[in-house]
Amino acid sequence: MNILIKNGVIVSAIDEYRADILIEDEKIVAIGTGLDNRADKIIDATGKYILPGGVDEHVHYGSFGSMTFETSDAAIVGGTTTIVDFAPQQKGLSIKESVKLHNETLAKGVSAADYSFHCVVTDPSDKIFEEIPTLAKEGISTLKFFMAYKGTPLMVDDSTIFKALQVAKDSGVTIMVHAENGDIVDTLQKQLVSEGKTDPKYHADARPPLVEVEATKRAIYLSRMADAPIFIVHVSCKEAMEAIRDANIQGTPVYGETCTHYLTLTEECLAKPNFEGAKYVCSPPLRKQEHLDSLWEAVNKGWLLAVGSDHCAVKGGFEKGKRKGMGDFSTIPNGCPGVQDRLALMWTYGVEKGRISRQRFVDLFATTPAKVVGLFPQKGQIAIGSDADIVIFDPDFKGVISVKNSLYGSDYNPFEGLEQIGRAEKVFLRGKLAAENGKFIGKLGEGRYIKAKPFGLCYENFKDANTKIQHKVIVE
Ligand code: DUC
Ligand code: ZN
Ligand code: ZN
Repeated sequence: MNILIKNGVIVSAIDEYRADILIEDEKIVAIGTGLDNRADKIIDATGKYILPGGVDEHVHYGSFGSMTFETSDAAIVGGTTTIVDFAPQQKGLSIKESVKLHNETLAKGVSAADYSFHCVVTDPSDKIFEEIPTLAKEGISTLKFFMAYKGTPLMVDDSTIFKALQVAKDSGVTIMVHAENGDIVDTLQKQLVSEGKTDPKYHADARPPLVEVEATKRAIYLSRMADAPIFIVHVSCKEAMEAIRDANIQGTPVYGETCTHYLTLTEECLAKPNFEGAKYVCSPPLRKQEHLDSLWEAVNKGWLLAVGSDHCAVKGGFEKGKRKGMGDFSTIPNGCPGVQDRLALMWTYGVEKGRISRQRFVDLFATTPAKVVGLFPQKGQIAIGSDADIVIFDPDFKGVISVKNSLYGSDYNPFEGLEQIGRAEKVFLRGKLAAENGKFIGKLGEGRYIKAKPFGLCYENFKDANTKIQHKVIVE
């Protein structure tokens, strides 16, 4: 069936214009006017913006103690049609085997949204470094390494990241890092707890900005030493952002994303009474207002490339999940849900507040994340030939974010009570209407595994080890 979305204003990462969109099966086949006679069904989008379906390149389903893909309908309802999940490497298994296992046991036949995977390397043997150059042809084009979480299999040493950078660059695999100094976090956590400082608010004291800044700068040096691109996930503070910006301007192919909670919530949330601060425990932690302001400037000016959700809805929510960490903040399960609210938060607190334009919004929400992870142009834009992942966005909707409307499978929403302007009124996943007015009307399992292509955006200006060229960063 051919569907025509008529009379809306299409917003892209660079412009906006009034035109109609013709969808045939799963693809966009025409954009223009005079297309009515090719349509079986016409949807009037007068007064609405037409946005590409969101690409959230930072979600956790079924790892970190999180809920699994059964709750991925939250993404669709919130206007995100593609999610990129962090599949953990299993001990003794290769990267490919781990991703396959994660897909077949958790995502396949369950995900409501289209999906792809990064692999989190946790068992880095020689075999893994031999495997990295072979990943791209299997559709695995991004790997994540943790510089934190000492005492768990997650944390790797510098040599591991350095070797991964060295072997990844020839095949275009993008290395991502969680940049926090795990040794210092561990030391600070132990010191604080031994002083009786066990409440959630001490989570921020154990992971101060400098812990992130040091690791970010170290990651930048590793990238320079290996002469390979690197992507820093969930940048939460001003100085880490500036380190990325400045290194990039000087020619190091370093890039980063931030996340919705770092743009909208402050560390004061961690001090909420009755242990409620635990609801906001994620790493890096929430920061002070000055950091939020600098991150908005960074996303506006292109110093950070994308805004992910770092969606990680801890199983059991607050009462049965987060409360397990009562008596010792360092044992509170990390992570907050957010995939459903990413669009609303970026629009309300970015576009509506004049911090970013509609074009920047589209770029940060869909287009650039798709490029970073190797899913563009199939995903992340409204263009002929791209998947018909489309949001009809009502800019006049007014509401309040609440757990009551959240599909997180959690008993709380960290953004509870925040004003919301605008809503994904209709969400199409590959041409099929999957959500309407905040309700999921698709089916779990309709999401498809999309293999990622190598040489994503971080490689765009990276030619070879000896060619250092200026990267595209807008500086005032
Ligand atoms: N931090 C992470 O590094 N991963 C998942 C959740 C979180 O808060
Ligand atoms: Zn992380
Ligand atoms: Zn994460």
